[in-house]
Amino acid sequence: MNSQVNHKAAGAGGRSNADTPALDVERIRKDFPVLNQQIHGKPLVYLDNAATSQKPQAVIDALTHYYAFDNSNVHRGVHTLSMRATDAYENTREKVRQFINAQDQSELIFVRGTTEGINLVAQSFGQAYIHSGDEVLITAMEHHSNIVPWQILCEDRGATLNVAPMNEAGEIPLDSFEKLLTDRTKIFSVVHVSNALGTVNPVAKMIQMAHNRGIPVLIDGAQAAPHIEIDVQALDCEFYVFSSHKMYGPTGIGVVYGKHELLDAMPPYQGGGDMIASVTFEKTIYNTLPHKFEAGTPNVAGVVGLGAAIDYIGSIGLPEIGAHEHNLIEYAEEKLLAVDGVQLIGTARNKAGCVSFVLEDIHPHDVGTILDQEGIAVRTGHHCTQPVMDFFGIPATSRASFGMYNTKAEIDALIDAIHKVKEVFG
Ligand code: C6P
Repeated sequence: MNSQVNHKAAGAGGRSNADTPALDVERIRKDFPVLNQQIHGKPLVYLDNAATSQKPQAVIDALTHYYAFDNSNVHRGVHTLSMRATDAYENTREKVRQFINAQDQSELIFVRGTTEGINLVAQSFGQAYIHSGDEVLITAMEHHSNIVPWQILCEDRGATLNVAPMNEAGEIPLDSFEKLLTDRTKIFSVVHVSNALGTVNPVAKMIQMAHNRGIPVLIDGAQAAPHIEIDVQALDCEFYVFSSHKMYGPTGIGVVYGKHELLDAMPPYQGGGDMIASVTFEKTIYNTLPHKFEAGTPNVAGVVGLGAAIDYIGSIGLPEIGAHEHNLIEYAEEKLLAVDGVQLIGTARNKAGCVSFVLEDIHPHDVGTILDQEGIAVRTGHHCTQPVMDFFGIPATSRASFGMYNTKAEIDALIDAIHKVKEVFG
């Protein structure tokens, strides 16, 4: 395992900006075994990191080690394996606490991912605080995971779902957003970084504006956690939700951060083992936080893998990763715009993670299929953001999304392949 290796290449290869040393990307790439393969006879160029990122050997090793030596259930046994598994599980909670600077481990709930996390908050917070006539506010650029759970809740409670509008750049104008913060708004839920457009929303400002009206805020951090340092205390958000598999960790695991006071007042999301202090047929007393929200045997291996992913990211540094990816986005946008017929979808001033584009009237699925023949993996489709596609009047986009191991040479390969698409369909 080489998760403690320092991959920063200060002084070797220049600086990506004034403060941040460039990454030693060639060395980082060696940590990701999946990258070292050919697809249709061409070197794999993996540009689908927003869907899921690849896993470093350190994460793969942590999963293997857990199953080979420590596998057991957590919080249930006094035997050595159970205690080892429990330690590994709870140690990761501390790593997550540090990763997002939460005040206390009790504020961190392990869930399956962002989707389950938002459903947990919608159902549990909704049951306690949202009633007939109330309003829930989201924005026009949300992922379906941050739309449908609120629709289900609003339908159930007789509440109204309001949507803060977006402009042509893919930004949420704050004045129109502010007008939708009313006395009836019981929660505002917003994506930190858009998976379809790459927009980085000014969430600190939005949280402040919502708080001025006493409105709690949930941040969907699925596309922020791999790219941007998160400090939930500085943001002061009520909830922050993210997935492990987009930040170099395993699938099937994610985190809900919630302020202790709120989580404590909210009812459980699911009932079952581990979330109780005592059970009789007459009455159940619930467990303390965070266990009240973790019913049943959790994904222990996933949690262990997430811990290894956090260590790995820490060994490289999120500011350095973010700066490297920022350079890639700028380079990709410049090169894409130089191709006749390419239109960028999402031109916000502050972007992270991805670039979305359409190419003349060639359907993105055709673009994706030809790119695959060239060994290039991008996502094509509506990216689970159909309202965003409707807003731009298109069925789909092609999206290149970046991780710490991507290079400018890979973007050059993407551009060459786009020219091939144009030849085929031109
Ligand atoms: N977006 C993409 O290709 P899960 O699937 O639960 O880990 O994450 C859901 C989710 C929620 N919010 C945002 C902003 C997201 O981007 C995603 C997942 C993937 O863009 C799969 S649709």
